[in-house]
Amino acid sequence: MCDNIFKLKRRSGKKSGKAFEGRLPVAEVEKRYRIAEQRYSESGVDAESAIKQLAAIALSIHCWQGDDVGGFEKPGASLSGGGIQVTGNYPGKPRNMVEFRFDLEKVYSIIPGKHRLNLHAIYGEFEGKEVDRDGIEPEHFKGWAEWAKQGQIKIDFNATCFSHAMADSGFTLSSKDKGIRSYWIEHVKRAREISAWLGREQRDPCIHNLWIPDGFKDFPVDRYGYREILKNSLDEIYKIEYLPDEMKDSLESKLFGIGSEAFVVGSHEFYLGYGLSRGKLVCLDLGHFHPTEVVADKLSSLLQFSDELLLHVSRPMRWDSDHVVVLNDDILLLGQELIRCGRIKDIHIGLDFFDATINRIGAWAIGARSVLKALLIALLEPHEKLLEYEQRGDYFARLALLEEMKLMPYGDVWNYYCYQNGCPLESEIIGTIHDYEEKVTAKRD
Ligand code: RNT
Ligand code: ZN
Repeated sequence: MCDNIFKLKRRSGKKSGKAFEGRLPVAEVEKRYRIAEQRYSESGVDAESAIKQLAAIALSIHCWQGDDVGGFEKPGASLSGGGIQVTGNYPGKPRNMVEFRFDLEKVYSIIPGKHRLNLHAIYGEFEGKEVDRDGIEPEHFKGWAEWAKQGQIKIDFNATCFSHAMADSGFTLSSKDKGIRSYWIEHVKRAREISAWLGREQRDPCIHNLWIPDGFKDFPVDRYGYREILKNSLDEIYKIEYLPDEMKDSLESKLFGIGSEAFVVGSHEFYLGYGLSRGKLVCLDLGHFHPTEVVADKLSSLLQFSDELLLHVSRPMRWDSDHVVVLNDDILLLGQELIRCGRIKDIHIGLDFFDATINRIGAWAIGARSVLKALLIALLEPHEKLLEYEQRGDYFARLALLEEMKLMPYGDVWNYYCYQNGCPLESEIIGTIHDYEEKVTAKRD
């Protein structure tokens, strides 16, 4: 296995032996970029600076697209329970940690830039031992810490409060059963301890995100009671304080899930209140709001009152379906708001999608690259000029310039950025994924 992900990235970029269909000669990539750069400069945009800014943005790549949210507690697992669902059974799913990391390294080699890894507690290395969730320890994540150090990757972490018999009642931290509640409180405490340990190891704060599935299929009569229990469980968990340079906590709300249509204990209002009153980060998942609600619009509100926030970039289709992120209007708007608000350093960008009906590595790469493309397009916006029109009250000119920018050659800037990073160009993605499938994943049973 490769010892440094960025070496792998450079190798794959310079891979001269295999020219995938659609590969452009380097001179052509550069030529097209120079023309694009010139066109942007005519609109007052510095493409070189946009590229530099993009390179400084780290996504937190979610590990769970790699194996259908299965983890390594038991062989062949995949997500169950909690109102989230993985559909599909595409061949080539990694069978063990070695294969899983191999796929992950491939994914990093396709995504330009330096990115983080978002781990779930079920991805520990338990070495065949039955380690229950209330028994996880930093030692189970030593392998990850070493892997990350070699690849110069920082890790984020999540407690896993689903896919477990103790979550079968549909309740975890807000359960009225003290035994169930204490079990999950212990799990989350341990997940935070592991996060703090990772943060110290990597000398960079590890974001620990908490999402729980708790809720009812049909109308409850004691909404208040469940929310009060959740508040108390959280207060108990967060009694243990860690330094902000070790770890930071975030809490993820949801509107509804399959099996929790009528009531979700951890709603947006609940965690907004909890986060703001307790100094915790709020996590906004793009699939966790009403279908017509614009999540991008929430950033500038939340950031007035919170120093930082976490995003789970996803693509809901009719429900919280966690489709692979593509460059659609929602993502373009999110990219624009991330850049326009001027607080990108305070926003942690996590990914959250999983699709097992298509090539998993392809899904991973497309989703991550789509988020980066949206950010690049936003960085290539003539911000000052647009602001000037807006402040002058010339809303027609604002509209016209935004329309004009939609026809700009951002694809040539993106391809140049990919080339600079030793990553496949847009037209090489299919060949890259097919090649890996043929050589690696198709050989798995
Ligand atoms: C579920 C939440 C949660 C999970 C991951 C696996 O609806 O979005 O973030 O997707 O923790
Ligand atoms: Zn999420």
